[in-house]
Amino acid sequence: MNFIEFTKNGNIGRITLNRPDVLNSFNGEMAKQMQNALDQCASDSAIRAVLITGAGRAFCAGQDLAEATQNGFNLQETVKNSYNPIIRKIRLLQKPVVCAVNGVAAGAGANLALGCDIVVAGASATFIQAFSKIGLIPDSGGTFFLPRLVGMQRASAMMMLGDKVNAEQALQFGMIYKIFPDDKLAEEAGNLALQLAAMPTRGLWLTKKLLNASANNNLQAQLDMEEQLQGEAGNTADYREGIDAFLNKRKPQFKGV
Ligand code: T3D
Repeated sequence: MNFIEFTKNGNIGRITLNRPDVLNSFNGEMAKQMQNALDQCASDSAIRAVLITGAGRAFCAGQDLAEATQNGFNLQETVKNSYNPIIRKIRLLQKPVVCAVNGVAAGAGANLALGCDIVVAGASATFIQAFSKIGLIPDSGGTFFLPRLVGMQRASAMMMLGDKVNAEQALQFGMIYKIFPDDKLAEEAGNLALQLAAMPTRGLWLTKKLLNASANNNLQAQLDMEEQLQGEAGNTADYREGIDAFLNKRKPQFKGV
């Protein structure tokens, strides 16, 4: 079964969560396929930006709760083997990851979205930290990303109450970058991915690396890291191309190296 639809379109790797009958909730096989798709995005040098979205009316309803009630299902092992590797792979993917939230994003589905680099949503999208309603704790990096995005107070309320947050609120709280009309989301998110793929993607990865580190570094450590990575960025062919294009008033052709 293709629980994850992976397509390569030019420089874009498109990953579609594909269990629409159960709102794209994750079972173990789907998590494996998601990890594989992210690995393909990492290893294929032709892919320069990644787009993640959901099939049907939902983005993702988190863990498949029918699977979670099967005999022998182990929550800790599932978090360790299914969800944590997905979040790590997204944060360490050396390419920008756009998430197009096309409907409800609940539980691990909400936090999968928050782990991506740029999150856009359809006007009818909603975000639910659904874990508390069934006695679980937020996972998939949610306790890391959400307080940093919205502040401790809002994160606590969302995670304890499990209230539904609509797209307008998510935008106002800083959880997402932009909202598009539902029928324009796929096109607009695709355009965003195309725009990123045409940029100096090596530099974008170095930026992502700095943002990853900024969550834990103090200012001095961050300044040191900026110093070092600016040196690295300055050694790329893309930097030379960017400068040459600027000085010669032409459009740059970046290659991601
Ligand atoms: O190892 C571990 O398991 C730990 C990891 C945990 C990570 C987690 O994500 S825990 C949180 C799990 N997710 C949830 O608790 C959300 C459950 N779903 C809902 O609360 C609602 O479905 C939504 C608010 C997301 C959407 O509501 P609505 O009214 O739009 O749709 P619906 O009618 O509830 O769902 C439509 C179908 O999808 C329905 O099936 P049916 O009746 O048509 O045959 C429903 O059962 C199914 N579905 C929705 N979410 C899940 C699901 N089936 C399995 N698992 C789901 N998570």
